[in-house]
Amino acid sequence: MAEMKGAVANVANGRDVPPSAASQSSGLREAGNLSREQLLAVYRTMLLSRKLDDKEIQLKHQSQIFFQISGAGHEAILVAAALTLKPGHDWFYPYYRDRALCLQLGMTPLDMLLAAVGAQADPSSHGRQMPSHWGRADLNIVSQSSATCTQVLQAVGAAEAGVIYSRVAAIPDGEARFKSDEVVYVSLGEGATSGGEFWEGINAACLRHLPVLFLVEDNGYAISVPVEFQTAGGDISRLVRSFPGLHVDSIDGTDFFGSLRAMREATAYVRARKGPALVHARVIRPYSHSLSDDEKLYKTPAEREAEARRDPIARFSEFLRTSGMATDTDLSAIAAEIERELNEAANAALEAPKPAKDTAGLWVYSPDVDPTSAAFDTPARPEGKPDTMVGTINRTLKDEMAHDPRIVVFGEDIADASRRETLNVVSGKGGVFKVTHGLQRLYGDDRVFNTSLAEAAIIGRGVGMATRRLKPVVEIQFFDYIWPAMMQIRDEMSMLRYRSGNTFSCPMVVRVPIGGYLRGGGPYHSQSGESIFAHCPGIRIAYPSTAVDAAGLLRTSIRCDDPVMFLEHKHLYRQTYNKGEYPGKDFMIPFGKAVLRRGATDVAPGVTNVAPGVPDVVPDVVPDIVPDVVIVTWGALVQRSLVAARQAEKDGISVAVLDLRTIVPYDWEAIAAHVKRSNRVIVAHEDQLLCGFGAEIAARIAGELFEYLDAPVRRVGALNTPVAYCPDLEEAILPQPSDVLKAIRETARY
Ligand SMILES: Cc1ncc(C[n+]2csc(CCOP(=O)(O)OP(=O)(O)O)c2C)c(N)n1
Repeated sequence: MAEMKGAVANVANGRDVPPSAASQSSGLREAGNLSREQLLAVYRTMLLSRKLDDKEIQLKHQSQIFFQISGAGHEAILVAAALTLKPGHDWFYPYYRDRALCLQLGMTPLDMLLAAVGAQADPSSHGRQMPSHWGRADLNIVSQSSATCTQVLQAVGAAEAGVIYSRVAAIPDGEARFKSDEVVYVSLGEGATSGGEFWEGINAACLRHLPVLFLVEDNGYAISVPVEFQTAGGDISRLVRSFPGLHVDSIDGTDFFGSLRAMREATAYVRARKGPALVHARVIRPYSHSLSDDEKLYKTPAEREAEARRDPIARFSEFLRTSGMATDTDLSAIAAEIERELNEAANAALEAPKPAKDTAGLWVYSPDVDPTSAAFDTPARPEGKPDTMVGTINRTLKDEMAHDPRIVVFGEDIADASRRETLNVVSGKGGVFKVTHGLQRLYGDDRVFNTSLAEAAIIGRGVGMATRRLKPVVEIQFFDYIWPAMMQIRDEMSMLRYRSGNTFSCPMVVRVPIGGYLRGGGPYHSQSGESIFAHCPGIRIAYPSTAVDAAGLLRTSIRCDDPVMFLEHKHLYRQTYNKGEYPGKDFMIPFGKAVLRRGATDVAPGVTNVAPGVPDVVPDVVPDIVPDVVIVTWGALVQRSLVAARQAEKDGISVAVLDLRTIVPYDWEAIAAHVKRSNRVIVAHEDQLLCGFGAEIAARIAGELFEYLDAPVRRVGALNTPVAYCPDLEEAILPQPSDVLKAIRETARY
């Protein structure tokens, strides 16, 4: 903490700094470290950044581009930051104001203008994202979203990836994937520091002593909200000073030399592996929040004039002039050269082809690895006694971790014991459902570890690690508590590949215990909601109902190249009816292949009936009988549908039960084949009826198979209520075999 105290002594509250070159007197001392050429290059980048904003604003006014947000007022601290960091060596999670940083790192004005016009050649996103959402793979600038705080946790995950690569010797070419002194830079506005993910990120970085450099660019406003209405006490650096090991500095970010000093110290601290650092830089925002905002509506003229006096470019050029480093002629020549460069870049960008309309659907999923393909259809080699779903998932995790040393497993309580030494005495926790039991003991603390109780951090850190090609297989302890992570799932994990035009991706597996029927689970341990995630393009969803399917689908989830939500039904974890022999360490089930649990076996060529070689469930095969009704179902409703079907059989109604096994993608071919055969269909699921995934299937059947239907498509699902604690209420709320039976009878008799 000695560094911290020293840094505090250097605090210059930017808002009180007099706007003269004399205020850069510390700079005169520092300037000795930079040659005249270097100082002029600094000036050039700062001015280039500002003029590029101006050029974009001009183009926006001409309706040639569609969005503009500026980095004006932030240039000094950002060029200083970039000078202390190494593109392609360090990693960067920059804020949308970071134009000057990205220019200094090596992005070009053309790169930026290609993004502004939405060109196919835009290296950040190939026309998928608004401009100023920086990304360039060769510089290690990771594609950013528009959510103001999510990048923090991903940066922490990226830093953890470097640490894991340095420690897990078994990873092939691991040493080529990190640098021993690398720094992960992440920046955000002072407004964004109000987000919980900022605090989760700082906590994780300090807890794990990670090489993260946080830069808070405080321009005093988050759109129209002044900092004193945003942050308790109006000073974020004051609030973070008690984090152990965190180097904190607070500076005037419009003073280039003060900024350079602070960034050099902070970067050196992180590079030396002393811990994370945070620099709080007070800057100005002279161009309103964006072109959609007019700050004159909420800033007084006096305040705007005071800000203008602190303009970093004016201050730096005054320094260059008064120190004799440059004449007015030198500066004018630089400005003229920049204008030429920008005009050329703008012309090139305006002429650049836009992405073809028929490419709109590309890169939602991996274009290279298809988990529905035959490559993921491998035979089972059953071994041992019938095991529960918990047992087969645990064995699959163990085998996959041996198969791929890049796999890291983390979440709440998933380790055997956080205090490693206690493992000599105790058998270990291994998850609240014991699904991960023994993994830490087998594979060590670097690959299997408990996290803080912070779901967004579990996913966000996973995204950062997966971006650097680790394979996180994380656990969210209960589906009911996944919601803090929703922004990371919906805006980040699902979209990283799409928004970066396939430049970055984050293939990872999110294991989530889901569902009810626990007799006492109550509203917060019984939730379903797979349809919510099915509504997020970019995520795949597996939902096994048997022990063997769980093993096969989990292996496919891990080996495919997309983010997968792997939904494990808590009630199905330890049933006897869905037990099966562990199908071996290479068994995989392709996504999007339903399986018939009951019904005639000769439905249609090419349509999966019973999974070959999988002896887990002896299906209720009824040869040569065309079923009266087919039930399309998944998860816990598979068994309930089977029970109902057997009962219906006694009434003379034959019923097929089709288990979808994956929700995204789902096996439309099998559904269609069975509907065409039975002409009567029920969609049954545990989730609430309203907007449950059954609504999607029912609508599609009605839309595409109407002429094959002899009865309306009927749905069975939970009441539109939370799941109550009292078992009688739970029974009334969640769909029971009797509800399915009623639907069978009504559908058969229609
Ligand atoms: C999570 C989230 N909430 C709201 C927004 C809309 N929004 C965009 S920028 C912004 C203000 C951000 O302020 P600050 O972090 O201080 O950065 P500044 O724009 O001032 O540089 C808001 C509210 C968003 N992008 N993301």
